[in-house]
Amino acid sequence: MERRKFLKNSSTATAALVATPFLTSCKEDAKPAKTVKNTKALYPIVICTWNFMNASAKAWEVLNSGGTALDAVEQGVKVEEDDVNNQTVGTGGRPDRDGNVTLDACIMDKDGNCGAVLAMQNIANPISVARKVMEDTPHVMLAGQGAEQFAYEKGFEKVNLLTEQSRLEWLEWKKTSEYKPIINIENHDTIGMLAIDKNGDIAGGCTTSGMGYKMAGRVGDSPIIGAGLFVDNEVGGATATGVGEEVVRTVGSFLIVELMRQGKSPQEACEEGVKRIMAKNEGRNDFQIGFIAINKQGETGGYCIQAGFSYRTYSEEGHIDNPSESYIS
Ligand code: SD4
Repeated sequence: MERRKFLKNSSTATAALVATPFLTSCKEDAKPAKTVKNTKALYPIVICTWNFMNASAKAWEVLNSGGTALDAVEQGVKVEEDDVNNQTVGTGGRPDRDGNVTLDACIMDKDGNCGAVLAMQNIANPISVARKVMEDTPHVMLAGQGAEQFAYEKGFEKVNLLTEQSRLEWLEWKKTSEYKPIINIENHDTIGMLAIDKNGDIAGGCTTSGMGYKMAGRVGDSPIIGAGLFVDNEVGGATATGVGEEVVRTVGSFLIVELMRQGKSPQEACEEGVKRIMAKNEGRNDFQIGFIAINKQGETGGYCIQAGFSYRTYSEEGHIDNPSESYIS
């Protein structure tokens, strides 16, 4: 009798065990993501959001000649800050709705030191000012005029960040003044970069002009440590691109690093990060976020909400554009 009861219960339990993963995946995510593409442990390595070949090549050049991860990410993302054709970063970035280009950036090193500038105008390389905030002040963040003033004190020059192309597009936008970011078309070139140097040390940087035609003073996730970027040298790093408000709400990059600390691969952690955001935005499919992550072994991953995001890796194996799986296809 006892044995029959045991067998009955155990077969029910087995059925439940078999059924559970299916039910769970149906409930949580109608289209379960494929996981863990890059499994090879490897460094030095650099990884960045989107397909930024020149930026990742610059960072790789620094790493390959024995430079630190911190120097690599600073030099790497500067390439995009200086690219006037990238309308989401640095010079050439889209202005806010009043026509002012305001830049956000942050940087974080292997020791957990970090620096950031928020809504800073007239300075071409916010990532380098962020590094100065980290290294030369007792603070982590400087905003607005304070950041700009600090930059001048450190020898940065005043420049006009509004290119003719961005100015003309802004004038066109003003005809309707409708704030409605278009997925993967506008606002999609923020660069977040993570690097591991030959010593195995990790650093990260993130830089943007933010969402085009934002309200004056608006700051997104990109300069917020924990949201747009987080590095823990014992575990790994993560960075984000997309609609910053949603990344801030879940402290996305910190979450992903903590998930890796708990044993998830970079790929699994990025997927979980996106799922957390989608769980808070039930029924919404009108915005994009992409996360990338790297762990201490140099394994990488990336995941996004909408198809169209990719991330670039550069290591001894060469440079690879990795199309990301997406939550929504
Ligand atoms: C922001 N996350 O300011 C940035 C925008 C972005 O590619 O990533 N654009 O919200």
